[in-house]
Amino acid sequence: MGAPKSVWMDGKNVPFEKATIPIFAHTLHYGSGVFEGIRCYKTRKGPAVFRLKEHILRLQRSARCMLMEIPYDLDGIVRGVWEAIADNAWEACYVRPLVYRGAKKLGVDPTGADVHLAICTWEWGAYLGEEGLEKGIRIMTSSWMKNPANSMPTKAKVTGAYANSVVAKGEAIAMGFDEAMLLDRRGFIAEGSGENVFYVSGGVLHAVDNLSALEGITRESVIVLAGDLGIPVQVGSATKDQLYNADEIFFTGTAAEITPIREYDLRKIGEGRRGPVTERLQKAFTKAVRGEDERHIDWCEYAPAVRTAKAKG
Ligand code: PPE
Repeated sequence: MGAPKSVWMDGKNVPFEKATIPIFAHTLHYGSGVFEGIRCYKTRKGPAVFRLKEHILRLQRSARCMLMEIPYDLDGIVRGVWEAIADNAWEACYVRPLVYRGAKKLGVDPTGADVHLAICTWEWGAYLGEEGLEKGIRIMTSSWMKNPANSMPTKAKVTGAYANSVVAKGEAIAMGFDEAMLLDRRGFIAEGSGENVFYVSGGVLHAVDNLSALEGITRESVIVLAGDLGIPVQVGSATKDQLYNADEIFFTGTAAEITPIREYDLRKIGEGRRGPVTERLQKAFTKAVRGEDERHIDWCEYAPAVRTAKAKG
């Protein structure tokens, strides 16, 4: 992880070493915060943040679920993201806005707690390894069930809910795999510890749908890109054995981008390497995030100065 020079905290950039929170912070004790994960890509026209507004809108929905009032509006958060990127002079980075409750009070009751916004940025390479992006990864079904929708908000990125991901991922790594797959309470495929799931069968791309899974922004983008490529897409629930017998499986996520899965529960998937549909989608995704696909230029948000210059030109 490439650490930043500074972190944006409540309106200003603070040197990394000083960007700390009090030990009494409510969110540290109870997981009562919400966050986003966003990527900023290097493009010919400078850094571009991928689908920034959609991510901030999801952050606002997450906060609403957790009864939190973010102290900045959409424009204020967007500005904060650009201030954080500019202060660190990133060409490309990962962006993590975090809304957290501070130290004004402890005890689970969140009423009246102070709410803060921090925007962390850092250099984050391939989430599941460079080799994983090309050759595919090995995953296992977790012994842990995905948080059910009546126990945790599942469409919100709540810090505490990620204990579910942490325990599943830790187990998978300890057992020698690259990532965990979590099932829902009925045994259907939910999602990876930090990714949505797709599989290809008989030329059809299946976007796994599950009420306990996050509505991934990468997932939605991949469905659109498949449409561009003329790949038929079906959205629906899936079982483990449908995945075992699929021609291809891959994960999607902001951090993971499009990561092929070459082995699932010790079963070789397809040819045991990245499949052709996965590769086509990876290429299309790479073009889109770099602002090289005219059809999806609106997915790339450029720094405000560049936007102004463009409007005048
Ligand atoms: N499901 C989960 C549970 C999840 O955490 C993510 C993103 C997704 C699906 C994909 O959503 P989207 O990024 O909108 O396509 N996980 C973030 C955090 C990863 C981390 O280790 O931290 C991410 O990819 O940024």
